[in-house]
Amino acid sequence: MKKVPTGFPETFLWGGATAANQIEGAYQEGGKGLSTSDFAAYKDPYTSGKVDNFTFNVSSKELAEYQSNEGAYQFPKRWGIDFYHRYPEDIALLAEMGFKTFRLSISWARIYPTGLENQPNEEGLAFYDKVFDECAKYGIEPLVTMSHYEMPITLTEKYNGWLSRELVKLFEKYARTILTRYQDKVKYWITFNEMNMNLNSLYTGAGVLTDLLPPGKMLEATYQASHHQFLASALAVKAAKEIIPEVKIGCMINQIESYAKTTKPEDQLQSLKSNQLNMFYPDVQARGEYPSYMTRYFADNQIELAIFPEDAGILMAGKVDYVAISYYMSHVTEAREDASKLAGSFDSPIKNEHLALTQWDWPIDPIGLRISLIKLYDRYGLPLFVCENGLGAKDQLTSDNQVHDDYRIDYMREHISQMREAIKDGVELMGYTSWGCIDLISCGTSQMSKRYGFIYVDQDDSGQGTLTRYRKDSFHWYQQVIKSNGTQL
Ligand code: BGP
Repeated sequence: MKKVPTGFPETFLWGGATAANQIEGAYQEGGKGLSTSDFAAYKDPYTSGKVDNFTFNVSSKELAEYQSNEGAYQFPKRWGIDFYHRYPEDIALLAEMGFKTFRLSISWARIYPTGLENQPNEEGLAFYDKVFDECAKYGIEPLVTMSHYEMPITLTEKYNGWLSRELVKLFEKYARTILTRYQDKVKYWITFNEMNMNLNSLYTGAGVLTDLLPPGKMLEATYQASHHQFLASALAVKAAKEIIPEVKIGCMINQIESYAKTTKPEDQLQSLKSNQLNMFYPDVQARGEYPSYMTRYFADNQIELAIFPEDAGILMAGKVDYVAISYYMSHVTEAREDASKLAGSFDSPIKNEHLALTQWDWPIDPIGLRISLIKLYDRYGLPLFVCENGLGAKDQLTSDNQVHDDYRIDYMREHISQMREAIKDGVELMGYTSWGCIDLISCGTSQMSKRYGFIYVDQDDSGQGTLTRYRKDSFHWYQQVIKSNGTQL
């Protein structure tokens, strides 16, 4: 029988996570092209405070507006926390907490401004070189997401994003460029951030103008775009193994465990099916083929995908080394008439009376994290990585520049305890990078005031502030957690 650790292994990768478009700023510097996330920024009227959720979904109207008035088109300056210029200070703070790893993403549009160039943009490549060198100074291993909810906007204009198979080879070119360039600096990679969020109306990095889709074709488009991302991910995995022999490259989903509302078998079946639809994503990426349960789902929903004969081989040759998850909440589902049309555990969440909610009504469920880890490990037998988790809250900076975020400490203590239990249950867990380790722009709400960090960044929802960084109480707490390797929570 395999020996199971009694706590966090010595090699455990403690750290924090970010994404390029939520921290970098400097959207027009260093030869960067415009990306889909810049359009999200454009759409966000900071001053009115009114933002639609799922801002990353560019519409054809907005795009046309931009195309007809390109020269004069003004994007808001603020999008991020100026990491592009302040990365030495920020990484020094992460190092002070004792970070072993730092998850960040590379902006595709910094490397290939339109996605179409034959030669990469040297200035963009050099920027990440500097960031990785800064990490290396402190012995911090970068964990790099190749695609975190953004891509060059040109690929939306020209191809309607991931709906087009053309993107597969363009992404492979980008992946090979960054893998080759950073082969001596980056060992840990993730291909796509939360690919299963495509199910939540294609809003993520898919760059699809959904308003152009024929009526009733949304679900089919979602799975077609996902198919192309699967191919791109598999080709990136294959390239990574060729270029970096010791690489660890994973897939990632937003893990939302779906509990059945009652013990009624119909509810139980619905919860099983909802969970399957989320697991579809790691199923393909970890097992290298489409699971059989999707055949009926596609038939029930009149989904016909363009899958080429060579695709099976590509998927099988591109299986990941580990499965990463973001974990924020669980959901509850019940049997419904239209059950076969549902897209996964994101549909119609029902209130779970046993769980408290965050200020943004996300149910707080640390045990759900343990359940998720156990189920995922049972399913794949692969190492797991919790690469996002955390509490979005409205923090207050006191007059003496303190942030007393004991609620965040409580949240994290409980989640980390449950990870430790999962490890004792036999789960192989590689690391934990809490989300937004330094305050950043929230992706779902575009707000600065939805803060996750150990480090407070002085900027408000309208982009005003000095951008000065302050250590919160949780900074000192997490420092202790890492120092004690998770024994002192
Ligand atoms: C995940 C994304 C992150 C992030 C986080 C928190 O889905 O990968 O980019 O922002 O959720 O979400 P929000 O910013 O909406 O609170």
